[in-house]
Amino acid sequence: MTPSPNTLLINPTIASRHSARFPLSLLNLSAVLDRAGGSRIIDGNVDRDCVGETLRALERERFDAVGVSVMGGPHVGAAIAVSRAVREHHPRLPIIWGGYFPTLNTDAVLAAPYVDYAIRGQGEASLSELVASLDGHGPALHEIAGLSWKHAHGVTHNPGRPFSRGQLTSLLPYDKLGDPRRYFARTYLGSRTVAHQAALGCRFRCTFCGVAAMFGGATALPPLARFEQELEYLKHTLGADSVQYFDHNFFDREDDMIPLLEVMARFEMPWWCFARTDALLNLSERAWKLVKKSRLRMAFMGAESPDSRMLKAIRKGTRPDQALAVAELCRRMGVIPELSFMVAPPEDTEAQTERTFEFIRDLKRINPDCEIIVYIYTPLPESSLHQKDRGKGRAPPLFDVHGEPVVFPTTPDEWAQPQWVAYACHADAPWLTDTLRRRIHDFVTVLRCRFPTVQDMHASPWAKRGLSAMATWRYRFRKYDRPWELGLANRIVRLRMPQVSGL
Ligand code: B12
Repeated sequence: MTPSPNTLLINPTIASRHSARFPLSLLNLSAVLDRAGGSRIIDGNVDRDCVGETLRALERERFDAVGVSVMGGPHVGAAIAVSRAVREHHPRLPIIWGGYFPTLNTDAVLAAPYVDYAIRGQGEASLSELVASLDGHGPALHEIAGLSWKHAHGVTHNPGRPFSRGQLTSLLPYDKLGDPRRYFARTYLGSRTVAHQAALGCRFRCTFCGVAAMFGGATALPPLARFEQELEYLKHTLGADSVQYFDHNFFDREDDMIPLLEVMARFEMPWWCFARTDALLNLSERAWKLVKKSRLRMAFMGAESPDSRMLKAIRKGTRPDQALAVAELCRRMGVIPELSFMVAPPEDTEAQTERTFEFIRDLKRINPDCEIIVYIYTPLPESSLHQKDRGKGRAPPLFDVHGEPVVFPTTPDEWAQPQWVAYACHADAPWLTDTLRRRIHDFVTVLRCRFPTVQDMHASPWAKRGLSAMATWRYRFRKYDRPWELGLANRIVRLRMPQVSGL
């Protein structure tokens, strides 16, 4: 007999089959749902016919609700497709959206006819209470913290749920994914790389970051025993050889990190993580020993801008000189710094962009192995900020290239339009002129050919060397404009683009 309540959890297709990593959001939700009912996971990154697979599952088995995990960008269109199909074939089945997109754009999500409930923030407790309620034995809807819901008189946003330090004490239910080894990836870290999230949240409240909007500056480390159990399983039961840590900010306070690093040093699985320049610079010698022993290969850090005023305005809490210093430190320590930038801010757009290009050149001089990610600065709509940060009037109003105010989408279908997908992916903004858009594209082409990423596993070393040689004169003489020959060569070599296929 199907356990009750039974929930179908869906991760709509967002990545290529090769880039699929464990759908950690659904695994975490499933672990909690299965304590009082049942759940099944469909991962569109692996089951490529996500809509067909969902409809077949709904024919085969009885489900009381469908939960869809949605982040902004290309996920939204895929989430709409699967939710529409469910609504059409099973009009009475409740559809629940959760994840970053509904947390940051709750009203837009509930404006859609194919979403009934939106869960904001961490989903485990809210979702299990909601499915129990729908099944007739849980709390009343208005009692479920973190839930936004529709009713005859409109939409109600229940109060938010306080940050939870994690309810999981045991291993994630990896076997719900079929053979979890299907998620092994060949990366620069190893031939069987897996994804894991140890700590939750981030204590910083940068105004542009979805994580700050989701967690409001809270963070929690995992219980040590559970962390060890996960690594033990991933390495010794599954045979994984390296890990991408999806933690929002891996190195938080050193004292707290040391015990985790000690565990990792025993497993010696090469790893990648999100970090901050100030945190790496402040690590003690003891911590660095553990970092090296545990085999940290690459750390992604938001350098964002060479302009201290902009870093202050976005509440980044780091300085440009720290980006330069971390490039040098990482060179000495044998760790690759992957530094991301946000060019073309709404004010002083061109000048800031050119300054960033020069700063990137400085970094490359200090450490040619720095990996550079160039994003367009696309601030979150005011309504997406965490409630603590809303209405403080910090961000100036945004205008498009014609001087008209920028109006953000009000439905998921609008968010799925190409210009808003690009906005969510930090790939384009309404205030960019064609000339500047072209200039950024050309700079990135020259840079990535001159310094091909180590993350590319397809192009041969000779092809990368050839590209680099071709790009050398353009880079040296700053002749970025219209690098048609590199465009052609790129089509043959097809280098991986970490800003698209990475995280
Ligand atoms: C893995 C990942 C991806 C994977 C895809 C993951 C997938 N769904 O298959 C890939 C690499 C494809 C990806 C792509 C992008 N990503 Co991404 N990604 C992540 C990452 C590193 C981990 C997500 C994760 O698994 N977390 C662990 C789980 C446990 O947490 P969770 O997902 O938040 O889930 C919890 C809640 O959100 C909620 N929840 C989630 N789903 C559901 C569903 C239901 C029904 C319910 C009730 C609740 C619920 O409950 C869960 C448990 O508490 C996060 C950063 C992070 N550490 O979270 C960024 C992150 C989510 N990505 C982000 C972004 C912006 C993107 C992009 C759209 C843009 C970009 N440039 O990075 C790209 C798209 C690129 C492209 N051009 O295609 C942002 C989102 C912020 C925002 N403003 O919306 C994040 C936060 C990174 C960041 N700091 O900016 N990403």
